[in-house]
Amino acid sequence: MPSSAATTDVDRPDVDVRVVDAVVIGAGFAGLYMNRRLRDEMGMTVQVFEAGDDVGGTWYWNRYPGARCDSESYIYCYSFDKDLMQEWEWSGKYPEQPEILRYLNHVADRFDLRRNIAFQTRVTAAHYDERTDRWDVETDQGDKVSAKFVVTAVGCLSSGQIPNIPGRDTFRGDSYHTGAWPHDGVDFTGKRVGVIGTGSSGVQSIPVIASQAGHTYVFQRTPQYAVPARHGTVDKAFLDNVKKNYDDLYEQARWSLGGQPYTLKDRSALSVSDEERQAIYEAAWQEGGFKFILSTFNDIGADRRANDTASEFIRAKIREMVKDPEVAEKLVPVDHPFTSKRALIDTNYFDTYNRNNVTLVDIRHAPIQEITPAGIRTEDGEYELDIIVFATGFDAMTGTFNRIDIQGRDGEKLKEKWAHGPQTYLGVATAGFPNLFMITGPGSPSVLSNMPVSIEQHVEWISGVIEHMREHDLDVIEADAGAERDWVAHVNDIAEQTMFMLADSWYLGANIPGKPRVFMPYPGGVGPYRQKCNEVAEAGYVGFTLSADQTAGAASSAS
Ligand code: N01
Repeated sequence: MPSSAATTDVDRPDVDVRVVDAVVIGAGFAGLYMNRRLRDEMGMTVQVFEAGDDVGGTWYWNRYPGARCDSESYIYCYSFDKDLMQEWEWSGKYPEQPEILRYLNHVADRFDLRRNIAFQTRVTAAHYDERTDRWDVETDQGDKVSAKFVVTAVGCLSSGQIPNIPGRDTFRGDSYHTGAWPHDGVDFTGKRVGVIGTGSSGVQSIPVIASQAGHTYVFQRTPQYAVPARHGTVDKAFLDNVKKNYDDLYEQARWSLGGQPYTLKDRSALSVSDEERQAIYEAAWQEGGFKFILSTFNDIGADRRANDTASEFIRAKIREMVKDPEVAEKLVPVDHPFTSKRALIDTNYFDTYNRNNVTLVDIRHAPIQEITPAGIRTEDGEYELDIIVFATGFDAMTGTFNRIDIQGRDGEKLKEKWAHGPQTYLGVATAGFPNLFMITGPGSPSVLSNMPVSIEQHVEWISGVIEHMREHDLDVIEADAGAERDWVAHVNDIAEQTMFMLADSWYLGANIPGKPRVFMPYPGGVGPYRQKCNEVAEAGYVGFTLSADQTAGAASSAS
């Protein structure tokens, strides 16, 4: 029964506890839409907590120079409101961080989503109380809330990782992590800048930093494959056409592999002649972006020999683009296949190494020994710096969960349950933690897909479960341990058939010392995943146990 009236917890008479139907953690793409669904369309009382001082999530924090999304603008947005889709005008082929943040602010304003969001408030604990079948949620601002449901909308890449390099705190200059960038920007003019990391954040920021700084030193541990973005303004006629066909495009994206409305070519890279293959790669290279992976051949990500053709094509391109052959060789990836790490989409990345104010420092062969007051010392010597940029990534997918004290039945801690790798059913729930839903949790396509498409699917599926529970007077839903075991095994089985297992990537937790090596997202594609989720729902939420409230009086005091 919806209620937002303040009440007092029976066991803690001194503490005011607010009672709501649902707590949503996070106000990025996922949290905003979940709020809209539960609050406005289902009439529930909802409290959203957000650590930032405004909406945006990933796009609130990641303000580093060059930050933009690799999915094209027209498909990196919500589809739940047709007027919103028609009225928003994207200015570029890919959406840049300031524009995405403006979009999310626009959405928050348009649907009046801020009024039940507590900003600058971090959820510190969520404990399931079996006596009441409710969650007790606490924040770093002293909030205490009792909620029937908790939905995590915490993002997959929201806990920044700065490596524990000896001497890190002794550096006299300024240092920044790309995922916690100052809102006023950083002035690189004339500065000696060291960038550690060449993943998506490094590859995007390095060309922009190099164009401003006095000298840029890139500390590279693993060379990367990257495909050109071909970023630019977006053609008005193209966008008009998109808007006319939005329903079809979104439907295509929903049933696709990666949440993009691209047609997957049903052909192997090994089924065509060398000339034809080169021509297909070249055309996709010229067009730019993810089409290089998603609409050239169907086996680049699964067959090593097919993959070799794509990997080799990109290696040749790097050698062509980088003028100094010695530098080029250091930039050519040879220790892992293309797509085994997150594929990168770049703008002028390799060209940047032709500038005379850029130095590539190969720390695979001469590792960083320490950070000194003056800069970074590698086995080859010391590099004096004014600024260090850590483009060193995130404790992905589980890091943010681990920072919240989440306890389910019998006080079981989620962190302990997941100590050997995350275990979920469908990436949306975990056994022993009733009425807790995760938007784009581990075990769902999430980071392997165009996020808004996957987020909408989860938000709508979760809303559907809750609606089902209301219609059937059910109060508690919990994933079955057996269904969860089968799902985790299924995720691993598919991952084993892909290139993903052949690199040390954050998908596998390999970037965090001590993190178990377990493949975390669901690699089977958003279409098959959607199909599975629909089937589970149509079969009455098979793999979940649903029950009416067993706690009678205790629960009614809080609902
Ligand atoms: O982080 P990363 P990211 N010493 O983990 C290096 C999404 N994203 O922030 O490869 C030296 O990918 C590390 O080296 P290595 C996207 O999903 C999307 O760039 O481990 N180096 C690597 O080079 C992406 O995948 C967008 O050997 C160290 C880098 O730091 C995810 O976020 C934009 C090191 C980390 O790369 C994360 O991307 C940005 C150490 N101790 C991000 N530790 C778009 O859509 C780490 N490294 C465009």
